[in-house]
Amino acid sequence: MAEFLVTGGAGFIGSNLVDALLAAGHDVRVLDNLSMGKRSNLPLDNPRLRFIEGDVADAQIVAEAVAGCAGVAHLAAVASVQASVDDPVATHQSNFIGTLNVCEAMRQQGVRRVVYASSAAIYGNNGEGVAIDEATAKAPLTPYASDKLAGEHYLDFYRRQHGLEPAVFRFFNIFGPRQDPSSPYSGVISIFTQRAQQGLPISVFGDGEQTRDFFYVGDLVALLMQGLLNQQAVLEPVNVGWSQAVSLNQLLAEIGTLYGGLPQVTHLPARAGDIRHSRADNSRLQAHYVMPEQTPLREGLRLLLGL
Ligand code: NAD
Ligand code: UD2
Repeated sequence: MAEFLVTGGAGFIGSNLVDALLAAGHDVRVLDNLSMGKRSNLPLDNPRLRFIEGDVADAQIVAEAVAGCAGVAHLAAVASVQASVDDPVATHQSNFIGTLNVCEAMRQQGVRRVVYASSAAIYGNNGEGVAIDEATAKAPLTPYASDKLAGEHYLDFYRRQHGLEPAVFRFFNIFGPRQDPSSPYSGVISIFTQRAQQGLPISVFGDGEQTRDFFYVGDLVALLMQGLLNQQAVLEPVNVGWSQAVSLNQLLAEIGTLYGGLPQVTHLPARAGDIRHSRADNSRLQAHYVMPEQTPLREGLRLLLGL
């Protein structure tokens, strides 16, 4: 068994990965500045877990956190696309400088394997019905997407120059337990389900016909574990989606079915830089990884809502 570092490990995806690593018998370090993450997401009483409160933009703390670990899952970032539009300078520190610090610390300390949370946002807008494969032109529309793509380029440089083994995953839209609904920037499923639960009005930005390829967090974690632990790293970036487009209106209908109705739904103007349609071609993922059995949207919503 080995010790792994999970940056952003107190957050939604990170804490689910931490649980899986601990359950598999590994030791885990978490580096998180708690900007979105929470201590309560972590089993802090587990002696095999070490929590380091700190910022990935701080090279010294990253170097200390990386020292002696067998591999890194680099998930720390400001996950909100809209937050990057509102504050590009601050989000760049987390989303790009943090990645560069991780690369540099790994180079200095001879740690090779890194799982990187990239994003479908790097592809920009593609037409309705298009399944986006990894060769699709990169067209980042926001600082968030530009930082994620730049991170991929740097990881590739460190691979060629210094032997890093980056397993790059381009997540489409991940949902499930511990996705924090408390900010207007949070993931749409976490916001809609919380508001439906509380009977509060729901705001849809645009006409609700925009589509996303939703992927349950437990299914994602099964892939991230392989990215960290597989003997051979898959050195090409892979999309993580089910190749299924669900519109926000369809999502609302699903939530309405589970609750036997919906609160008031209001339409507001679409967000600047918002992507209209996003659906993965996941052939490469299927070719290189053992696919988890899909948790369908309705089942994932049930798990999230405890129904
Ligand atoms: P999250 O906000 O729950 O997790 C991110 C974690 O990183 C949080 O715990 C936060 O406190 C921490 N963090 C942020 N800035 C930091 C910094 N400067 N230093 C240290 N810690 C910092 O979001 P998530 O959905 O779990 O996202 C995890 C990763 O996956 C992110 O890199 C995100 O960009 C990426 N991603 C998420 C999705 C999705 O649909 N959720 C899709 C594509 C990519
Ligand atoms: C998500 C991830 C992002 C990313 C991308 C990859 C989050 C917070 N963002 O961005 O990290 O890499 O997926 O595909 O996890 N919306 C509403 N009402 C609301 C909230 C959102 O209508 O209250 C709309 C929003 O305008 C967008 C859609 O829902 O059209 C999805 O928004 P999101 O913030 O959940 O996710 P996205 O795709 O911008």
